[in-house]
Amino acid sequence: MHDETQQLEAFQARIDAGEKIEPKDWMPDNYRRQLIRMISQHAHSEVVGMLPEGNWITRAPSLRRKMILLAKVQDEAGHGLYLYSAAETLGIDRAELIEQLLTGKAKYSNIFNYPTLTWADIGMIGWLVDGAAIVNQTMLAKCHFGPYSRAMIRICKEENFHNKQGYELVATLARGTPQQRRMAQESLNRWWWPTLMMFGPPDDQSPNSAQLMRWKIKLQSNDELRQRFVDRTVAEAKAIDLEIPDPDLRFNEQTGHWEHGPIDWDEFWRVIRGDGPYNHERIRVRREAHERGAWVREAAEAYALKRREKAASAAG
Ligand code: BYC
Repeated sequence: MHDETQQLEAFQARIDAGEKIEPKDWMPDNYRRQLIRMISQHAHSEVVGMLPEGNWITRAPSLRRKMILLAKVQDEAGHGLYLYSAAETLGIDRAELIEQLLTGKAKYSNIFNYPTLTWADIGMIGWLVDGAAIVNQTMLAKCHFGPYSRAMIRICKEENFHNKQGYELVATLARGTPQQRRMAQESLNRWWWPTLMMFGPPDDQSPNSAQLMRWKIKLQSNDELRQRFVDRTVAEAKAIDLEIPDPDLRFNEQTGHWEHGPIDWDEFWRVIRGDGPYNHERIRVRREAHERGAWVREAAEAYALKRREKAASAAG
């Protein structure tokens, strides 16, 4: 017992001194569990996040837009792979994580449980969803667990490109015909509030934040990051003459921040507990894709087995 207290103190002291924790270092069980939870939820979000956008690849309005969207969706698959690998360094198997997603046990970002109804939604995901992701992930790139922070550095570079292409798409619509402009505004109206929810519940209702902040996995709170996102996005909306759908939005001269109106947290909890507009559809499509990919996994395993056998016979 005494030893464990000392180990915990030494562990915290390393974090306080600014050291990164690496997978082979000693760590408390709860630290390992929390990181597996958070990194795997993040990995699932990247993979499920391919679905609302992938849905539009065949309907992109030009070859240029189609190439950009294809590249973006492929990037998201890559992000999922880096993150599953980072989670695996903590001693959990990827197959187990994927099982948790497919059986509905694991969470993934609330935002991907909404449908992409118009082409403007593709721009809105890049501008708002990737914009929110960058704000959150720039912080995570500085977190004190080595594999997560290194995965984030690479992911953030790609998210920046995603964010710029989304804003450019929305700006093009906003400056287009009246119909295109209406499409952009209508899309912003639907995506604004769920995007604010991406940062998680308010600080006083966030059960995991305090411990994650002590461990420097989170360096800023949910509300702080949400505020940072609102400040930067209000300015971007103004630049292209779109209106943020919040009658209470106002600039506070004293704090220098944009204050937003109340967020519907009942909707948030409903969606993350599995009852959002598209939860069932997302999991159905993911399961189908997983089943269709079974032959690829079998072929890769057979190939790996053959290589091991060959190496063993060469050695023996
Ligand atoms: N959605 O104590 P809290 C992308 C859950 S993908 C669903 O504040 P924490 C992209 C939370 O899990 C980017 N659930 O939690 C991809 C917890 O439940 P459990 C995705 C949420 O961990 C493709 C409960 O609510 N980014 O950009 O301290 C195409 C209480 O919350 C959400 C990440 O995953 C949510 N939004 O903070 C385009 C970032 N928020 O697990 C784009 C990594 C909260 O206790 N994750 N919950 O049952 C994080 O930074 C943190 O986990 C969160 C939540 C800020 C999300």
